[in-house]
Amino acid sequence: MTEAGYTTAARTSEFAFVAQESLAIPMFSVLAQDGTACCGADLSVVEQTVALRIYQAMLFTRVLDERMVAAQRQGRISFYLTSTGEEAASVASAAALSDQDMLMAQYREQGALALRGFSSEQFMNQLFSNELDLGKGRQMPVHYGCKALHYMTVSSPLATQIPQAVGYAYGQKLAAGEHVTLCYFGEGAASEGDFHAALNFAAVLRAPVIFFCRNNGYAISTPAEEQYAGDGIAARGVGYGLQTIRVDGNDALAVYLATQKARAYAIEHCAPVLIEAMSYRLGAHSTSDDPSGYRSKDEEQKWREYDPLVRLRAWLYRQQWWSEAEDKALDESLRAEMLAAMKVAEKIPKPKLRELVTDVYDTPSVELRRQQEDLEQHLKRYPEHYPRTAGRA
Ligand SMILES: Cc1ncc(C[n+]2csc(CCOP(=O)(O)OP(=O)(O)O)c2C)c(N)n1
Repeated sequence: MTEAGYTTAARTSEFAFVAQESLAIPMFSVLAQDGTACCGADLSVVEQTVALRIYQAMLFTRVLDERMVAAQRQGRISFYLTSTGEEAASVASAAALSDQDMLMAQYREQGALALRGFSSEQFMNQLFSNELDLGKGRQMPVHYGCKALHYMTVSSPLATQIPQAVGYAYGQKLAAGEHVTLCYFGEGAASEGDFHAALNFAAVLRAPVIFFCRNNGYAISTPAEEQYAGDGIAARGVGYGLQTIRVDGNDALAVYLATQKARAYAIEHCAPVLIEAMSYRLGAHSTSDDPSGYRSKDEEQKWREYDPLVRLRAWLYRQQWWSEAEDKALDESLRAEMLAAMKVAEKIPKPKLRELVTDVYDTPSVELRRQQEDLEQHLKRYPEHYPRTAGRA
């Protein structure tokens, strides 16, 4: 803690470096894998409707991911990113917010969007870039955005959403509203300069933003131990002067409770909070990646035993809030729903070519118009290389 640049720390003539181990940040956890409460946790504070809402959105996300990886393998969509093994982190954190709070995502947080009510049809329209896609087919698949659900459109360059989230949250502070912004990113994105600038900016300006780091162990093929030497991402929160908590990211209830407290703190004190959720990316980085080139099957298998869906489901069964029969029925109906939505979405035409530039600027610039004409000429010259609907006026 400093005041006008001076530290208030006690003085000492005894020389000692501060050992990193002495500051190791513990991990908040409330559920064991068998669905029993752990670490002396009192789970009576979790409401049945909330727990079921979280579980159902997690299952929705798991089924969506499985279905869409298959669709990519069949050549029906070009690209996909699963959140398998990490569903608790995005879904349960979003469940602790008000639906009006802004979400700024990286690209692996489809669970948060599902929880807010983005439908199978909306997911499919975006993934098939058809004319009903809210982004008019201008984004890569999985780079969702939905103004009505307060979900900012995902950007491809890593970490750009982090300073943007601070700016947005600062705006919320100036508007004196009772809302926060929650910003998701991976531990890999936390290596970008944008992350550091954002944390400092948020702490000094006291912006009501929750930085939510999904530490899933890898940035594509780079394991966490090759990304940083300190105590994960949480230690950086402390360093920048933020309230910080490390949470078990495979424990949906711990994530939910931690985010609830973080939100209350951010609003009450008008200040940022950092949450580091420890998890594991069970799937490939994306459908363009093959993890067998950089990690062992044994390692993946070990983490399968901490599956967040299995853990929450076991607790719901024990509570008698959910049954095996209900689980099977929901799983089957979600599979049927996804398949039906996919079949419809892939037949809907692509957006018209001119929509690439309409509603971007009031009046398209000369360069933009020239590029559009070039594109039209190109499509006329090489029609055999493009889908039949490409280039329709
Ligand atoms: C500025 C920038 N650099 C590199 C990339 C390529 N890239 C895309 S995802 C990724 C790894 C990110 O890892 P992490 O933040 O841990 O998220 P995860 O994929 O593990 O969820 C990289 C390097 C990019 N998109 N943008």
